Amino acid sequence: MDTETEGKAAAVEEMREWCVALPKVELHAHLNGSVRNSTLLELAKHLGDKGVIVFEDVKDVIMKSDRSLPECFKLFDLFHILTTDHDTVTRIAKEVVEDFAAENVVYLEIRTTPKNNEAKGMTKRSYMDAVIKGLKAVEDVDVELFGSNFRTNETLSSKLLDGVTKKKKIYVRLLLSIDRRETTSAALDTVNLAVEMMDQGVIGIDLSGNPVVGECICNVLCRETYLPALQHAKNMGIPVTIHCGEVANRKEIQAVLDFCPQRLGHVCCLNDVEWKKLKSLMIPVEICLTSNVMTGGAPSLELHHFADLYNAKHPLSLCTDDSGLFSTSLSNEYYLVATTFGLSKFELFQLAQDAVQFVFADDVVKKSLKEVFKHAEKRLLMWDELAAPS
Ligand code: 6MZ
Repeated sequence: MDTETEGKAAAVEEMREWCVALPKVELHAHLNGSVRNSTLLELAKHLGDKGVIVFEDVKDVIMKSDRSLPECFKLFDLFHILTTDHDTVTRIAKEVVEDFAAENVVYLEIRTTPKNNEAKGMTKRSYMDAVIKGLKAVEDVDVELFGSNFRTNETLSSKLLDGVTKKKKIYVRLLLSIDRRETTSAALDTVNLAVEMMDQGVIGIDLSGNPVVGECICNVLCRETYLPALQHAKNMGIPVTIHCGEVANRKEIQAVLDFCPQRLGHVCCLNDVEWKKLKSLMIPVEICLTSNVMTGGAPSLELHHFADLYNAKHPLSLCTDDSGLFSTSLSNEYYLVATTFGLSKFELFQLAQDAVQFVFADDVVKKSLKEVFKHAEKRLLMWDELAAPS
């Protein structure tokens, strides 16, 4: 390797390290989309040994890199076969939190679709209890699920700060997802479950699922619509986030903007009028770069709508969507923004810090998170000087 190539490789490495050290807020992460490949393979092997599936076929599907939108939803159907029982749900919830904490995510909203599965004796409630059991089982990291006693001086990257490894802390909150394939009454059940579990870390509702199936949210003529459930959440004071514009469904995008949820996911396929409306409403957007490029919602990283929203100073936050499925991490999403759009470390820090404003957790949590950023600021912004040889 010549000196120039070596220098470039070192700069890439240094930037990647910095993005990992940056405290981050994750607002759009689907539980079953964030499972490690190694865990999926282990679960598939187990079911293969029991003759439930053919392991070799499933292995190829898990390791394949084709992640078009239809492929993603085929994969989710497969993942749901692999993760059906309570113990597995507990295991993946635990591992997902550990993986985000390892990336210095200090606040994580995990969303998941509560599932009924009679064969496994699973109800939506018992599914969620299994998720919470997993969060409580995390040992290497302090998980703050209900309280606000987050002590900032003992958190993230303390190893990088003074060479001593201390236990990290992470706030975890839960959003219950309504799958577009569900009926109105099933969607209402999910909102009622959220109401019931508000004191257990559940703080919001998400509407997601394959954007090319299910009823259009705006189809008022049809009884199978999600508006009653979303409206119920709104009436109960539960914040809502909706997947919007993953495909160009004009009527639906219009209806979602009219509903005016607290946050929106993706917003890929908006036309000029819809962009204008989104910007005037100032609804914070959960930006999922890798996911959008892989699923075709954005033509490329360079042409991703992040740049337009960022330049317009629109509220936004970088997210992973499905870190397992898309082989990404939140640190990597920040790295991609730095390398694709040329944001400086200062701008990346601001971007990460600004996301605190859009969390669904209460003001006490927000205040603690602001402290976390304040504590990390000097070290991260003086990184180059600190790293320079004396
Ligand atoms: C829409 C998505 C999604 O809920 O079983 N999901 N919905 N668009 C996406 N972009 C790629 N990625 C994930 O996690 C998996 C479920 O999350 C939703 C789908 O409904 C998927 O079945 P849970 O934990």
